[in-house]
Amino acid sequence: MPNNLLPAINLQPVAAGGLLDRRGFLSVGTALAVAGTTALTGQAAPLEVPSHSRVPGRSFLPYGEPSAFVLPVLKRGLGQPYGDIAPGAGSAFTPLQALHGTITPASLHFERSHSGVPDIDPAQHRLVIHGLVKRPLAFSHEALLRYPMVSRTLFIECSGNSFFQTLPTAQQLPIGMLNGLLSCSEWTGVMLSTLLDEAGIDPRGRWLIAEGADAASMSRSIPLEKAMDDVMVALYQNGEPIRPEQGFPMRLVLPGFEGNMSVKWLRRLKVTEGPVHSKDETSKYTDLLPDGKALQFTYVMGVKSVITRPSPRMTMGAPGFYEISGLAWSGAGRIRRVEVSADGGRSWADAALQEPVLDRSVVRFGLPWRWDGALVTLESRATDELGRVQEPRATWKARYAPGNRYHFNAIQTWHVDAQGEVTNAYA
Ligand SMILES: Nc1nc2c(c(=O)[nH]1)N[C@H]1C(S)=C(S)[C@@H](COP(=O)(O)O)O[C@H]1N2
Ligand SMILES: [Mo]
Repeated sequence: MPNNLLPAINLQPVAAGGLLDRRGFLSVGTALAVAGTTALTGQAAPLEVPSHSRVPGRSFLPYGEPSAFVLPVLKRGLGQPYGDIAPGAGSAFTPLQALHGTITPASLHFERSHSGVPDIDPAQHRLVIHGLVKRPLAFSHEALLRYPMVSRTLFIECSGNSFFQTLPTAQQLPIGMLNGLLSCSEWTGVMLSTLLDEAGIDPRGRWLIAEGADAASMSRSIPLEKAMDDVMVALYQNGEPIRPEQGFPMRLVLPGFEGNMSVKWLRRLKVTEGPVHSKDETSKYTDLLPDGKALQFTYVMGVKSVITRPSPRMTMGAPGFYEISGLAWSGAGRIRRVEVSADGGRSWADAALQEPVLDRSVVRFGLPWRWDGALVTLESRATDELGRVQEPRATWKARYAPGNRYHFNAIQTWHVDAQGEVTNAYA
């Protein structure tokens, strides 16, 4: 292939460890030919006609399902810390290692539930708004469906996400277990401000107490400014009615805020003068500091990124061309930049961000890479539109008490050894 077809592609490494220019991203095929790296394709022999092309395929399904060839890997990992005593208290992790793009299929959205998934008949369910309001209101599911709706692609991340990465030794777990209390969906519903305007907020009202209809009655205090700004009472998830695990028939979605505040199975919103200090904002979801005090109300999720391919428990193929791919997100707005290092943070190259780069959504980044078969140390580092940058793990750890498990967003480090084994490593 003549070189003049590739004016924009820089095949010279732009950083140590074989990182290539991100503008080569879309021209990988030609880059492979020119770079003389291991070809990903074989010789094009005439195709045989397989048996499945000779007879009609199976008939229609009312409800689709994944190919049986991939079904075994499309599984959420389960964390049930109380075992049989409380099997519905814990988490199910999104298998990020099996997914690509940015949207999480509803069937694989992570789940964090404090007391199981209630089975709610939408015809019986009511959402009540009361407290410091002019007109207390009760909405049926049917009534809510008649309100104007908006759709937004937003991530939800549990503030306990990546808690394994806070432990003293690096756990060898798939990326979904390490970081899969994070999912991204298109959420559709009614703006909470519409419903609050209808109820009419008393001037003394400054906070909302949101309560779920599960056995945990999970409750959180929400500042009124947030509630009136961008909070949604979500009814649909990726186009379908939200799943029972995600809060059917309705849940709050608080863009960019810690997942715990997006109360599922929403049944009550009480307008109050102050926060209620529920168990989920006192005994849990607080950040323990070195001096023994705890930070309360850490709402906005940090800027964060992880390399999903390659990632721990994966094994590389032969040396040659690869795409480093990963996810970045921030609770404060858009991702502005993601850098990748293949030498443990000494040199960095800018990754390509896949459009559209949405506000408080997940972004897919990518970078072409020629792996030479030697040991490399891969890291990614995101910057958001506020200029917040991911810190090294040691810097993050030093800000908190050793036991703090919440809000981990430091740089994560993978080793690729000479056998191609990818492992989780602390820098
Ligand atoms: N009613 C209720 N709402 C809840 C929870 C819960 O247990 N009960 N879990 C919270 C937590 S800790 C998180 S991180 C998110 C998770 O949302 P998901 O399960 O849809 O991923 O829901 C929040 N809302
Ligand atoms: Mo959470």
